[in-house]
Amino acid sequence: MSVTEIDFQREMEQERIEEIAILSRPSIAVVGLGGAGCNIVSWIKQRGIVGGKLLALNTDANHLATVMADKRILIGEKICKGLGSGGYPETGERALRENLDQIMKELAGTSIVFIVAGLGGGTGTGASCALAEALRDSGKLLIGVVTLPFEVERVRSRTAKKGLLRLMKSCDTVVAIDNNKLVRVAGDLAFRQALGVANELIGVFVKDITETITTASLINLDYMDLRVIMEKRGLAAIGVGYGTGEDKIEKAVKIALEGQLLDIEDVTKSHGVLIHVSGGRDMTLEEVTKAGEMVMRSLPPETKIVWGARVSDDPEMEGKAHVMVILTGVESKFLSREKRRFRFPSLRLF
Ligand SMILES: Nc1nc2c(ncn2[C@@H]2O[C@H](COP(=O)(O)OP(=O)(O)OP(=O)(O)O)[C@@H](O)[C@H]2O)c(=O)[nH]1
Ligand SMILES: [Mg+2]
Repeated sequence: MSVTEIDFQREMEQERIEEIAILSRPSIAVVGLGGAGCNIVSWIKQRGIVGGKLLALNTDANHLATVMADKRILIGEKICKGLGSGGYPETGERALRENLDQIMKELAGTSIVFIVAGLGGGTGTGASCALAEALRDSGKLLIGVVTLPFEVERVRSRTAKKGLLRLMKSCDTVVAIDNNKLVRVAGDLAFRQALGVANELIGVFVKDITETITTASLINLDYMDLRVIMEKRGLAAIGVGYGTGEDKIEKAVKIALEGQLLDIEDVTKSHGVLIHVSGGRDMTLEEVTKAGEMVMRSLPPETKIVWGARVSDDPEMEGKAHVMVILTGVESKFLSREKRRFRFPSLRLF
């Protein structure tokens, strides 16, 4: 073989590798369902997301008209007439089925789907369960990200619990955020402001995980890492922490591990932990590694731990660290209470 032939072969091989790299890149979709889900998708759209497709699905045409997304779909037009589900999850479910073919087409070729909703209403609760069930055997990694209602919304709590139990059966992992805990962490906030905090928290979570997978990062998180932690894991809790100054990452990790946004039975019993760090341009790999060692010391050795770290270009982030800790395979008091209630239906506790 001549030198030029060898060069040519090498070039072909490079091209082939690049082609495979493009084809194997996980494609990610974020689907917001109902009012809360669509508001969260809108939040992400306004900030921008690299490598994720944003879908907004609602039965409420007026609300959907205000939402920003890559694709908006009014679901259940025949049964809801664009007026919402009236708070009935069964209607939300039927609405989704009405447009299922179109939604499946939008999601064709994706390997990770985030299903985002506020549980407790009709559309978000019913449609997210129906979507997860339709996608269950598709081989896609399904991650539910949901909020649980405020105590003041008492009636909705029962709907949310039923929805959460059902969603967990079809999703690989459901990350649940209890609005009540969130308010306690965020301090005294008015109702609307608290919703805004929840939208931002979930928005940041979805955006950070997506971008750490799809773009080059300080510590890359890949599709298989996410699968190991999330595949068939049931319930997950999330904690967030900010740190500044010296040992900022360690401080932030500690806060995130201690302040979970869901009442879980025992942090050390979680199956896996995903830790995501974002910091300013001054953040070093050494700092992140040091914090990693701290986490490993505080959890049992059999817990699987996966890391992702991203450097933000935002000058505001300089000298700061933002950490998210996701604990998968946890048990929550919210559900154990519910299970007990389900065993005694004759007591009519709700
Ligand atoms: N994070 C967040 N939560 C919200 C928001 N709006 C409502 N929620 C919460 O989500 C639950 C469900 O509300 P919606 O999403 O408005 O309900 P829906 O899914 O549209 O259901 P219907 O309107 O009954 O069809 C509420 O009980 C609140 O706890 C929001 O903008 N952000
Ligand atoms: Mg609604």
